[in-house]
Amino acid sequence: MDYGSSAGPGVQRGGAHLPGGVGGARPHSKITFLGGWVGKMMISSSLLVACSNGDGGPAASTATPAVISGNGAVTVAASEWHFEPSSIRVERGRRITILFQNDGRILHNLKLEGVEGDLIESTSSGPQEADEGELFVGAGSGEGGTLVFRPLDAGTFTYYCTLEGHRAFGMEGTLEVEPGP
Ligand SMILES: [Cu+2]
Repeated sequence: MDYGSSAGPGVQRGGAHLPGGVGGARPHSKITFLGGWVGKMMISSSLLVACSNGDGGPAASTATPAVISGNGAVTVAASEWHFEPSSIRVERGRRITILFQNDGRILHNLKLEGVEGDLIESTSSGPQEADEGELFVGAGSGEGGTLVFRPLDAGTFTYYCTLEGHRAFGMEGTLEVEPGP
């Protein structure tokens, strides 16, 4: 759809916030298998040339990942019932900041599952707090929070909202941790 901006939607350099809304139709949430080779192809072949959906890749969903090269930040907006973006790609060993913004009408949170990494900061608003060492951030409606961490293992991981039923409704996304340079 409107994937025409110069850097491509969701591409993130440095510390700036992502503009909300990558636009276009929402694909279904399962994007796990849209893994490494697609990403590498996109990056190496042609600098994310607007990443059309008709590139002959796997037929299924094509959530364009927000890419953080090096240390950097990405804004993740939560609402009923999804995350935007629902796919984030980072590099192992970098300092990653998730600026969590609850654009929904009710409480939401984001928990990273299975990621080996250092928790550097978790600042939530509202009643939810991270447990010890947990990569978690939560916020009440209209509020935000910050999660800063350093992933130490490459792989594909999931983030989701832990509130009952929210994940099943679609509040789920994929964090790809690439080995890095
Ligand atoms: Cu939620």
